[in-house]
Amino acid sequence: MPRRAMITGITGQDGSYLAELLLANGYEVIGMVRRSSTVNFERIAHIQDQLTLVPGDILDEVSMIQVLREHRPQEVYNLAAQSFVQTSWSQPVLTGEVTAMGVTRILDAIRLTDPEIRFYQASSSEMFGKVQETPQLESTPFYPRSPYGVAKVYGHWITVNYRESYHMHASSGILFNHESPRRGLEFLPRKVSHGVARIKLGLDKELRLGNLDAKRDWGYAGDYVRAMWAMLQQDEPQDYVVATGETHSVRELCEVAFDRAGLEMADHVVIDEQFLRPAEVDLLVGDATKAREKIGWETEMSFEGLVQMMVDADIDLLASQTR
Ligand code: NAP
Ligand code: F7E
Repeated sequence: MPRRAMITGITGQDGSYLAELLLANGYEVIGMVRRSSTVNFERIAHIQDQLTLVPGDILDEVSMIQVLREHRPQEVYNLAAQSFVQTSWSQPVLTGEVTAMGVTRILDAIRLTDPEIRFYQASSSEMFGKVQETPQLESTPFYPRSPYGVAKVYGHWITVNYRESYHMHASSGILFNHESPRRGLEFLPRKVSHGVARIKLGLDKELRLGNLDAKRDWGYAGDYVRAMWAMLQQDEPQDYVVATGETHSVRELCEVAFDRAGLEMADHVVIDEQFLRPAEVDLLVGDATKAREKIGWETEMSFEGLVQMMVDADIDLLASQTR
């Protein structure tokens, strides 16, 4: 019998890569999708015929109990979230409902239907926020700097709590920023790769950005979903930091991107205050020693390779759309 996994957030960046990985590993993949007035399956269109997509919402526990009862997965990956940090200040309550309380709802749905299900929670380096030590690892205290970060801290601890209270196989992956050509257009690396491609093709002249000095540990989403899967294959549930161990500023990322397209960053980047945040996370860099040693996880993509791949992909995409 093939193993069965359920993914919440399958229509997102990570959901699409994780679904590909699970299919390649011989899984039957159930994707929970929320109702919307227009279909948004772009990221999974190429594998849609191999997936079972079922309606459900992380805001609605009954819908998840129904899905779990009907499809009986052995593994659940909770990727659903309001995941854009800037939006979490304008929609803090929604962010809390989805990104924090949503985790309790799915954990509880699992507890009620089949507590043997193995559970993955998509925790985030945003929980470290105003960092208390560098680099950040599993034991680093949290100090979130946005409603999103606060919600993720709740999601993280409720996962730990269900593991300890009900002996559930619940693990939390503390993932640092990871990107790809499938990243949403509002996140910095994709905004830059897409903006550079538009300038290259003569569709735009400038790219408006906020804080160029913030530093992040950026990796490739395709590498990071391997860590999610590996965590659920361990005998013991645990929490793991997943990161490259390198940090780069927004400015450096822009330089690599503009350079790839043969453009000068200084000719096009304009600072726009609307993209500054009420509280910033200045520096993130992770130490993934535990993930390397315990689950054998390695990153395969370099920072430059990632940014260049994203720029190339956006130039190809826009060129095909304007042809
Ligand atoms: P993403 O592209 O924003 O995808 C989020 C997913 O959540 C989408 O499929 C979205 O569905 C779904 N969703 C939102 N609200 C929902 C609801 N009420 N019910 C059910 N589904 C809902 O995010 P991502 O980059 O793939 O990240 C995946 C997870 O990892 C998120 O939890 C994120 O917070 C976390 N994370 C991401 C990173 C990163 O660098 N990418 C780092 C650390 C942690 P729609 O398509 O319908 O909107
Ligand atoms: O910002 C700065 C911004 O929006 C990165 C999410 O996946 O990773 C992501 O959160 C940095 C910040 O990602 C612009 O101030 C400058 O310092 O790409 P971002 P994020 O906020 O780090 C974590 C790990 C998650 O868990 C989240 O879900 O870039 N920045 N100028 C800008 N950022 C944006 N978006 N737009 C700008 O114009």
